[in-house]
Amino acid sequence: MDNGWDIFCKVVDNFGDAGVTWRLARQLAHEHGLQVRLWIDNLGAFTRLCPEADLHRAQQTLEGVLVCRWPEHWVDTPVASVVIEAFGCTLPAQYEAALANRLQPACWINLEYLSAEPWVGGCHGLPSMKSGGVRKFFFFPGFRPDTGGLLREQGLLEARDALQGSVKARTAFLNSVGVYPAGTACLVSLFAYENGGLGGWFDQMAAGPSSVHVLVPEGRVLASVQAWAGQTLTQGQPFTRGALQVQVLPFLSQPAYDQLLWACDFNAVRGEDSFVRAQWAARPLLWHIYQQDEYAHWEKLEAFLALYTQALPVAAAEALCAVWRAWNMDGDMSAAWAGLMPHWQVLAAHARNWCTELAARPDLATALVQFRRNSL
Ligand code: TRH
Repeated sequence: MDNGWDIFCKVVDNFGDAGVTWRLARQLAHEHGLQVRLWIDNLGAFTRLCPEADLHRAQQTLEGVLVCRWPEHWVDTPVASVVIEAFGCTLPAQYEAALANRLQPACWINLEYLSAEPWVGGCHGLPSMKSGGVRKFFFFPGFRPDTGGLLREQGLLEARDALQGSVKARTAFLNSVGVYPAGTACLVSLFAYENGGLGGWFDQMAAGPSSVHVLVPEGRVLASVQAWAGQTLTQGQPFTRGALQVQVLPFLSQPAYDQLLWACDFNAVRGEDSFVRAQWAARPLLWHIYQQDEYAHWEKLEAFLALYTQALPVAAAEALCAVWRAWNMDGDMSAAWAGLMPHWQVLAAHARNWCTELAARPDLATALVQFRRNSL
């Protein structure tokens, strides 16, 4: 794998680890012409995101990437010239030893979790010395100019504009996933963990005055949705209460999920990758942050809110923060959602400006390639 890149991914839980590394691998291969191997320990999570993948194959080439099962017992493999350890997943010991013995030093990068916290910029790109004199660099994605940026494929925003700018294209996409919304309904996508605040939010939307159609790809939040509905919901069959219609969708492929975000007026997202994708959708959003021990995630949440709301009028910023805090801290979603309504237009314009500002910076894959070049 001379000149190749190896990406290592351990699936901790859910889909974010696989989602981020698969997206990065594809982009490095497509847009930078690199030879990429993605080592992933849980092909189950991976095949949900990439349904064409074969769960039982140890190696397969998908979209120009060699996707390999990371075996429990490592088999000696030539070391690549760039090695990405995703989210501190710890490389196989033999591979790490081989890294240290490589004649031409490899570039070893730990790709960190996404955070808007200000300290991230100070740590981005710093090396740590490993055994054998090898250096491992810390690469931080982020929203600020002093970080590694965010994953964003070439042509992504143009594709989004094409869908958002054409009623025909938007309708065709929605129909393709079995959604036939009433012309005036506000479309909301919902991807979240189980959430006790959902009942209050849904009650508020059901009370009107305008119609809302919530689209829920299969997943953990369905338990909360069904508890609110008081019944099991069947995929594709809308459930109606008052002004609110709720519809369960299948779990979509990554590209189709992007289109869902673009087609909706408001997106509730979670974790890391869907959170970023909703920002590229340039629509107002609600983030269900991944919970950490001792509520460490609250600081991350506040750091993002501080940055995101900087350019908003105070009243709109407060209304948005109220909804995000209620959703993540078991607050009153009913009151918070009602408080958001007067600021809808301002938040919609802001989501677009925010996206434009982020898109003016280099994307994460390009930043990684540049980082590698600088290391030579
Ligand atoms: O699934 P997540 O909650 O993932 C993670 C993991 O829990 C991880 O361990 C943790 O570190 C991280 O959160 C913070 O949320 P995320 O990151 O949004 O990943 C979901 C992926 O699933 C993303 O790539 C989008 C994709 N997706 C689809 O492809 N189709 C769908 O229908 C939906 C709803 C999501």
